Amino acid sequence: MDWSALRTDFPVLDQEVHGRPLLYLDNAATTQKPRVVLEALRHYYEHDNANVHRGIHELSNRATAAFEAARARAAKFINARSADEIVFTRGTTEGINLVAYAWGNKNIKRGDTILLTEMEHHSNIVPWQLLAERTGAKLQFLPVTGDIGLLDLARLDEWLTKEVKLFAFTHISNSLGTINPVNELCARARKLGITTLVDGAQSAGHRPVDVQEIGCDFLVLSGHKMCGPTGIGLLYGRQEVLEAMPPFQGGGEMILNVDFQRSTFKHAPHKFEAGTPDISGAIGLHAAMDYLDKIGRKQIAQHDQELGAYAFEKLSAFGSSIRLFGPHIGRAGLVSFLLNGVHAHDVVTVADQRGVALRGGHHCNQPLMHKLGVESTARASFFFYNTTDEIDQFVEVLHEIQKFFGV
Ligand code: C6P
Repeated sequence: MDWSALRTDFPVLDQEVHGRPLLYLDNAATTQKPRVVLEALRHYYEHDNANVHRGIHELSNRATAAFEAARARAAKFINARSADEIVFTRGTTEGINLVAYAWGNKNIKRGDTILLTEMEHHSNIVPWQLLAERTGAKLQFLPVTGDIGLLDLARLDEWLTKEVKLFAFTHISNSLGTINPVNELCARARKLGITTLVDGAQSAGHRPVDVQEIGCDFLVLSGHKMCGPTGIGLLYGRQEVLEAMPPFQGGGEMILNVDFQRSTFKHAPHKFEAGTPDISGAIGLHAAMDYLDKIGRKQIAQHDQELGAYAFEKLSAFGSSIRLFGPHIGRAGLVSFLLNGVHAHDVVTVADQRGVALRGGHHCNQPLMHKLGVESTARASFFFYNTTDEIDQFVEVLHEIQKFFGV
């Protein structure tokens, strides 16, 4: 695969920033969009724009058909059994909030435990904290083992107690680059009748994600982290589980009948989609899924891991002047680090002056950062359009930064 040839599909990559060619290494925050996605959005607005499921005119029929085709495509993308298992959301965060309200309010009671892990993004912590406050449930966290950043699976049985009603965990850590064994985690929870939610924000665009193979009850993802537009995401829910859940938000489109005092609701997934949805977002996401599958997600996963391993090796050569976070082997395509004597924000600011886009901060992982004893890290995160040459340039910039700060 000629990965660098694919770069021409991404107009935004072809530019200079502060007089240097852009080196975009902030893909865990959001990925860039290929021309086919931009064209799909443009085509929709230029030819078919109308509201969905409402009109009986030609444009509305076309918009509805395209919106529902995107749902069917999404089902295929993650190997759901049916398009009815796919709810369109604004992204991972909204998907988790939807489950915490609609499923959580009904199924979680005082004395129950919600089990998370220490490496969760705030999106997979705060909605559960709010649910725990509403219900009197308890939150517990499966530990992460030091800087190596693996889940302490040897102790999982101790944590999967009979009080645990939900186990929610990330597929790939956005700070550590850990790839969690989601199939095993779901299987062990399922044996005990525990409902599972997988946060697929960092995995869905980077590797094959098959909800039947994973065996989860829920999986959430964000379109913008997999070549799609911002503002669109997916919630997968097993059909029986979705069907048994009450609605999340109320409004137009999710109802069967409304009286002044009460209403009846459509079946899933429509009962979870109140109001006008992000129609163009779904259409853009459809194009993104086609694009990723044309390249091949197995190949993307392999390249991603090669880039992660290459960067980790190059950064390891900094020896005692760097602290690296996350697994030494089998990591995803991202690396978090701290250069001794330089604040993460300073690394990112000076890198930006040299055209390199990194992220610095707590990465919405504050509890994990506290556990690691740091406030923030700098992070380089890759996608398939990145190359080892770019990683070499990034490493060169880190040497310049060390010189700049005299460390
Ligand atoms: N992580 C990052 O730079 P939204 O914002 O809803 O699209 O995704 C939230 C989210 C949930 N889970 C994980 C594992 C994530 O990485 C993210 C987003 C970005 O790491 C922005 S903080």
